[in-house]
Order: sequence, then C-alpha cells, then structure tokens
Amino acid sequence: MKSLLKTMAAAAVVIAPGVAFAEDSNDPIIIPIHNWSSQIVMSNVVGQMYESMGLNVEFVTTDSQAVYESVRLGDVALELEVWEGAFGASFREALSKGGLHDVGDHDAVTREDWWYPMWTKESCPGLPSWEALNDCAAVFATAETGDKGRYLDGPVDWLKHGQERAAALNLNFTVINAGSAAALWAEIGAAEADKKPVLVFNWTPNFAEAVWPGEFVEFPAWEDGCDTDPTKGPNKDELYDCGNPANGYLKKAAWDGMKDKWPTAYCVLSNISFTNPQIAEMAKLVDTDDLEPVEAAEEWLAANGDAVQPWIDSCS
Ligand code: TMO
Repeated sequence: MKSLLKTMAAAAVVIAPGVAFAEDSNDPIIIPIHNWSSQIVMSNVVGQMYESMGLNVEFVTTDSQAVYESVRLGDVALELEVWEGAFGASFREALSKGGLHDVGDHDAVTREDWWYPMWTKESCPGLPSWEALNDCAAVFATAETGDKGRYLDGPVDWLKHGQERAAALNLNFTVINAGSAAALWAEIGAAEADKKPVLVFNWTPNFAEAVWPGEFVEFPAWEDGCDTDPTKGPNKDELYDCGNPANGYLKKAAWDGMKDKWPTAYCVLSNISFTNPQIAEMAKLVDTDDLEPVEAAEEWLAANGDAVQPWIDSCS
C-alpha cells in the first residue's frame, strides 16, 4: 500500500493527472518486457505515462525476437526498443508479413558488438581492429577455452551470431552465450581488479559506458544483407562476416490495430523519442543504483517530466 501511494503521488506530481480519454479503449495496453534494463525501465516509463492519462496498462515478459510476431498479431500493442543490430531481421520479417508497423525512430543512435574495457588494450595493442584478435587469442584464453580466446556473447535470444562471426572470419575464439545481461557485467567486474583482458558483448546507450571506459572491436563494416547474402562482407561464402551497424537505429513498433483501439496512446507513442543519455540513465537506475524497474521509472519521470509532458499534451 505504501508503495502504491508513493507511485500515485509521484505520478501526480510529475505528470499532470489525466482525464480518461473517451476515444481510447479501457482494455489494457499490453507492453512487452525483455531481458535488458533500459527496455524494462523504458516500458515502465511509458506505462506510467499512459496510466497518468487514465489508460490501463499490463506488462508481459516475452522473448525479444518472438515479440515481433506478438506485435503483428496484436497480442501485445507495441515494442519500445527495436535495436537494429539485434532485432532488425525479426522486425523486417514481421513487417513483410503485415500487422505491425514502424512508429519512427528514437533520437538515440545505437551500437551493439564485441567490446572490451580499455585496460584490455595493454595486452592487445592492435585493438580495436578485429584483425588483432587472433594475435591476442592467448591473452583471452581460459581453462575452459584451452588455447582459444574466450568471447562472452549476449544471451541466445539476442541472436548475435557470435559463433557464425568467429567462424566466418576465422577467429581462434570460443564463443559462449551469457545466461543474462548481469553475467556480462559480472565478467567485466571480475576482470577489473587485476585488469585482466576480457571480451564481452556490450551496447550503447547503456549504463556500462559511465562505469567502464571501453571500445567496440572494429569488424568489417556492416553492409545491408550481410545476414542474408554470403557475397556481402569479406568472406564471400559465409553470412555474418560483418560487424553490427555502427550507427544503428532504435525504433518503436506498433500493432496496426493500436491507432484505432487506443488513438491517444498511439499519438503519444508516435511522439516519443528518447536520447542516448536518457536511455543510459534508465539502465543506470537499475544496474548501478539497484532500483526496481517500477521505482526506476518513477525516479526517471520525476527527473524528466518536462521532456515527456509535451508528448502527452499535444495528443489531448
Ligand atoms: C538488444 N541489446 C540492447 C541488449 O543489445
């Protein structure tokens, strides 16, 4: 009860309390949640914005690739973080089947790829070029990987294709999928005291950039079709021989039926555009400050109400 009152008080202070929008359905707007912090907090931020407008919201935890099929079928209303690198392929496939559409890009520019904390360069000075990796494979070796280097990739559902990348570029590395985002941060944290070289999947915007200065490995530049056409990229026989897009988009997507069922909520969604620092802060509130996602969203809105209120006002 205490936290409910706190929630209501925070929402009332931060965002002007809304009148229910007669045109919008009372059915809950179902917002999908995945397994990295900014997406979870952003979903709660937008959910709290909708609640402040008198709309009903529900959250469901879903697989981050299968969600595009769920949006297309209207099982969930929208997706707030379509990262080009991780989800571009699933998004494009769902678009081609119909039922969901692109509701525009966030201001944020994104990158997701193999990454290392800066101290790693002392043992592998040829970085960030990917061509330095094989010369340094031994410095990334562990008991588990023998004489191969260890690369800790993201959880499997992010479909980062690290194994295929290593094979297509002939990298002497063993690719291991982390069980969760937290396992990536634990790997960096454990290496920090001894400045042990490590290579992990990471992305921006994220909280990590404020905690551990580091760099992405520069792989052969992304070419459209690198994931579908073997002739793209330096290895003419294999897919995934390119880095992820270095200036990737971050899109919003919606079920085609959303604009008729919840026109005001849809209007707000189309206005929403978060920046790199805003998204990094959403992640930080959970990953560094240890807040629960609901509280992180309240805190974020308390500090950023001025930015979001116009997106609501212009739709009412
Ligand atoms: C999709 N992600 C931001 C975790 O790379």
